[in-house]
Amino acid sequence: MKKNKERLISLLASSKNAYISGENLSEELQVTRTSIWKYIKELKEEGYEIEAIRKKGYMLKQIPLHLSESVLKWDLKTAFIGQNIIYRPVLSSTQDMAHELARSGCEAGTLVIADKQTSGRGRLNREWESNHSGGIWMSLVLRPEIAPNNAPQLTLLSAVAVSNAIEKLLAIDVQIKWPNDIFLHNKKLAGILTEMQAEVDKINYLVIGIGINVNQQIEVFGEELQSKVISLKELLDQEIDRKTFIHCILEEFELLYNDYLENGFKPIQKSWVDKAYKIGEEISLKTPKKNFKAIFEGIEHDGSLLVENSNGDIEKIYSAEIDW
Ligand code: BT5
Repeated sequence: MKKNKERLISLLASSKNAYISGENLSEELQVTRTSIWKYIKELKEEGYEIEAIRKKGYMLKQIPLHLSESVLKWDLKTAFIGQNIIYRPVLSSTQDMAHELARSGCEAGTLVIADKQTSGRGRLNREWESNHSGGIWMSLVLRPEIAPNNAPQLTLLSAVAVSNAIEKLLAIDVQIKWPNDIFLHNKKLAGILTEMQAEVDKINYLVIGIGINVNQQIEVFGEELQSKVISLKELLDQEIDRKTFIHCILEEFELLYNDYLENGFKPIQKSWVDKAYKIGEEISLKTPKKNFKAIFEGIEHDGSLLVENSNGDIEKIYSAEIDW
């Protein structure tokens, strides 16, 4: 059962820009008016700005900057992406909890968010440094009816959604480095990790993990990373409201995802290529078969990389170590 205070916030949030009387609140929550008064006092101490007017009741004016489920749900304009939100101050990895929820049948669009991760991970079990607050660490559960080999398209879609949100909200142009990094001024701002549970021809569920450096100082990162990463705060010299940013990402994601399910990958492919890091430039590739230099030409329908080798032939690359 949801805690009374959480329910109180939901009630106040749902009567946006209108007063709701203490009597109504106590009836809805089945508690005394004195308890309501006590909860309101506690919420104010937690940073909620609530106006109280005699004979009218209470109105929620402003929510605090720190994250919580109620803060995250407040004013989210999506139909299903993020409508079921689980927030925890600390998790081993939001991926782990999202997998657990997905296995037990949670609805598509379920989002897990944490302030810190003690074992955040990237691809191939690489470490994702996120045992500090200020970033956005979140995982989204999806159940698309697409072929499993099209799943990489959703990593690319996610990168486009995050880039669009950054551009819309902060008017900053970012670039996407194949396949899953978001780059700003040649440094890594965000990464995306897609994990899937599938049979040969059917995806049971996908978990898309998104990690973005937002309000951290660069000093929180390990020494080795400090010259390779960037946060939005470092660039803009101001704190970003993570809740607004997360909403913007979720809303962008839902738009693109619905478009993808209806019209396929083409529109996403185009947006991705428009933002691609080093497109048209020479890159060095190391594949199990050979090391070579080639011109980065674009991406294929299945998300693979297209390069033009020194003979002028176009090659499709599914995985490679790339020196950008
Ligand atoms: C990624 O992997 O870029 C995917 C990162 C996904 C993180 C999210 S956070 C929410 C969810 N929960 C998780 O546990 N994971 C997801 P990859 O392309 O393998 O890049 C990993 C590399 O990025 C590391 O080896 C470092 O070089 C670098 N790195 C680690 N932490 C970073 C950070 N906070 N910011 C930028 N780069 C980082």
